[in-house]
Amino acid sequence: MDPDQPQNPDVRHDSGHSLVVEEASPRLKRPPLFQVLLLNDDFTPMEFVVDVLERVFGMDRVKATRVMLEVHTKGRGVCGVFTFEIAETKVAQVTAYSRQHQHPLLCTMEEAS
Ligand code: TYC
Repeated sequence: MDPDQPQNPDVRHDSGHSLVVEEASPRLKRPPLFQVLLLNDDFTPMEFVVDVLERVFGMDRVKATRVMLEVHTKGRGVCGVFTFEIAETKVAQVTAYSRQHQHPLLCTMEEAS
């Protein structure tokens, strides 16, 4: 490798003399994002769902209550949008905490479009 040649942007030799300079392609891509969703059921107490939204998603009581009521009336609702591993961890935390308290609350994730 020629130490005098800049590496970025790409420099290509063209017929020995003239140089063609192209912009380097971006090296970073945005990661895919995932919605974490709560699903409604007939058994989990509303107050427990509000508690989960405060603990796991850092919502204040007003926001947590709004999201809980959205899930209760529409069947499902978005708790937040995260990269894959964060979303996976939130789902696991909600599920573990709910089962510890014998509630059937369902939490899932799906790729944001
Ligand atoms: N439907 C439940 C009730 O009436 C409350 C509830 C809300 C349960 C949201 C789950 O994700 C949920 N007690």
